[in-house]
Amino acid sequence: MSSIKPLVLYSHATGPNPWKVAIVLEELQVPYETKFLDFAAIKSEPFLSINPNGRVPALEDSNTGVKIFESGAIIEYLIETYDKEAKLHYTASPEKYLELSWLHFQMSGQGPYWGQKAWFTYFHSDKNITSAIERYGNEIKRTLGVIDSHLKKTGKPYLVGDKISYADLAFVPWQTVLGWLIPDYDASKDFPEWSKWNQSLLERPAVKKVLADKAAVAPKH
Ligand SMILES: N[C@@H](CCC(=O)N[C@@H](CS)C(=O)NCC(=O)O)C(=O)O
Repeated sequence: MSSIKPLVLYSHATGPNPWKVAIVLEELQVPYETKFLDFAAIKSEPFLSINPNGRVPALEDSNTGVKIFESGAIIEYLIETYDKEAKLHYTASPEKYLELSWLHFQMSGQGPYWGQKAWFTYFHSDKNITSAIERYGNEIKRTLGVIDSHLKKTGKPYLVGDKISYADLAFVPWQTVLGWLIPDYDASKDFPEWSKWNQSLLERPAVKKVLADKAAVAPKH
């Protein structure tokens, strides 16, 4: 991997999504540098020409000329380009498609709903919104339940097959802010299989390294 020129990961000090990409880069030992942008930079050129949606993460790879946005798409790109030894993915059906299912579930079922819980709990100007806070709190618990039931049913330590994949890792950064999203909630009581799985992911050296990097620049979310 040493002949690879460092990739550029565009990030922001707060928010979980860029750290998903950092975890995959660390796991695959792909060299990268992180550029932290403030909100003004994220919403203006030249960044908007990389991500027209004005959000992070985005990734620039001078080895291939690829500039790409949306964390799920970036992860798929990294796996296809840099996981030639299939460390973090399966190459054959059905597992390779099930990994995509879980990644899309993370992108559509975890990220946006957990993000809305943060929004209505901490940032929305109208504070008289208990029904919204309740709805998104329940959605967090529902998604935890989906994963917990799946792991219980399969009896396996990871979401797909017998080995860790990018699909497991994609869930980590949002899960690390669960205590901020629902204060004083012990999810391990309701969802023990989810909790065991989450703990095993947190113990991975690449994950520890990224969470330490995040703690060095970010507040608790
Ligand atoms: N679906 C996008 C979500 C990106 C996203 O919302 N990123 C946050 C940081 S975690 C952001 O850029 N927020 C700035 C804003 O909302 O304007 C992805 O996963 O890449």
